[in-house]
Amino acid sequence: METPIQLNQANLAAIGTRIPVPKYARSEANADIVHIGVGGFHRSHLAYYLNQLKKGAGTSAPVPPTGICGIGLREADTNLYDIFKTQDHLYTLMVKHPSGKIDAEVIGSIVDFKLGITDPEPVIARMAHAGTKIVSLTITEGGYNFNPTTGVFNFDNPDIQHELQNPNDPKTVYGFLTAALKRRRDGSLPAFTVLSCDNIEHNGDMARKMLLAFAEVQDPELATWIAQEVCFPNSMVDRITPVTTAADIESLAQNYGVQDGWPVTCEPFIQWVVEDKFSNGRPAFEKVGVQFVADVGPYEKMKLRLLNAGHSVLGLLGALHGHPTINVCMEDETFVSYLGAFLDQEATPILGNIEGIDLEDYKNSLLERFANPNIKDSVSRICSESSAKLPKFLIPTIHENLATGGSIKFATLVIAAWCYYSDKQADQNGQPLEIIDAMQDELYQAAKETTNNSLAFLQLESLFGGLSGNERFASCYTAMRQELFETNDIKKLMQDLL
Ligand code: CS2
Repeated sequence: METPIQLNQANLAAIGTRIPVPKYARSEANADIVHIGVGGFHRSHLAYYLNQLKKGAGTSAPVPPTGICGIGLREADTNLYDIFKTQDHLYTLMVKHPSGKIDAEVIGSIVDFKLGITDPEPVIARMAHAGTKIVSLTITEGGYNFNPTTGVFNFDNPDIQHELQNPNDPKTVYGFLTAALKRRRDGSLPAFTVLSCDNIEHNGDMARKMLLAFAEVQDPELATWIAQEVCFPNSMVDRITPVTTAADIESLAQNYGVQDGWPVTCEPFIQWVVEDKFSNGRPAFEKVGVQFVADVGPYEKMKLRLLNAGHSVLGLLGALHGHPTINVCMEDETFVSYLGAFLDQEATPILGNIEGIDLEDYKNSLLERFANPNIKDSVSRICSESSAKLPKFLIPTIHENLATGGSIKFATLVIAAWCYYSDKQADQNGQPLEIIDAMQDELYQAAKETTNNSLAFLQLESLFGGLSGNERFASCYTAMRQELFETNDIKKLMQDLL
């Protein structure tokens, strides 16, 4: 392969001789979607769909101008900002097939990127701009700022307090949304749609509830306007997108001749099911495979309780055992059987029938997707922010099975494993584990305390609700926790349950 070419707009024609590149016009002026939280997932999902649409896939008619302005609200986004600046917001998507084949393509749908950290004004202005139709979000499960047990907005967050006092100096998504929506209302512009793309059941309803809770305290009149004018479609999003590694960057340069500071890798599978309620229009995403439905609820529940929970089952148990990635877990028969037992005996019974979906097919496809040997999705990504994920992916399944008398043992062991993981911060062979969790200290303290009080971990009420008071759950969990801490052998406990 010749010398790698630096990715940027001027080099697109040259790069186009190596991998597909966008041939459509790219202009900041056309950014009608403002997206907060430009992680790997946004770039493998919404930005990919928009790129497909702009390429004219699925349509013979000319595609109206459309584009994304990315927004970073966290210090960590500075890195992407710098890279995007040198690359004219272009990046490469590397789709990794189970066969080993990689389809690499340059994506051009992101046309601008702004940081709201030190100077919020350009971000508010962009959101308030007449051309903006949608503000979409991937701010992670934790970013919605509510107590997972009570579902109540967390006003104790210092950033929220700051922006309530200083509406012109927003910090979180809530402060930015209200500042921009206020300007639109005052300028007689139509509201934009707030489109949540996070893994939360009823993600649009949650975004609405939280934004209104915030706005009611900040500016009750504005809250009334938002309640009337802003649409918050629920949506189910899906595409496994591992963390980009140095090896990915290297392989893109070596094998495809493209120098890209931050390519994104993902699986071939992609799905987006959205409710068709938009305040101010939307791109014709249905032309590129997005499903628009009246009620996305059953799809969301299916995905969160099977795929995301399945990931957490493999991730936490795998981390303890010392498996580095999800596909390595899937090479281990015990893990495959255990995952199957959890999905069939605990997650499926509470889903009921989902019209138009064959759950057996769905589960089989999950097993194949998890086993994709090229994805190498690290268990550390899956276990990161478990305190925001498990209350949405796994704990509701336990609650529902307790209510119906269903099986709970497979999910309960995952909670016991989480306690071990939080306490030891190492696998069962003593190898340190990288813990990334906003509640890391609380989890550590509570897990440590279980030597004196076996229920201490469960007493983190905001995560577990009343689980510690449920006799059936508490006794199952206590026995598992004790055996796990005594034997240091997660696989033995898994095998005993099968
Ligand atoms: C994963 C998700 O973060 C997690 O724990 O389960 O990121 C998952 O890979 C995506 O939701 C797939 O669509």
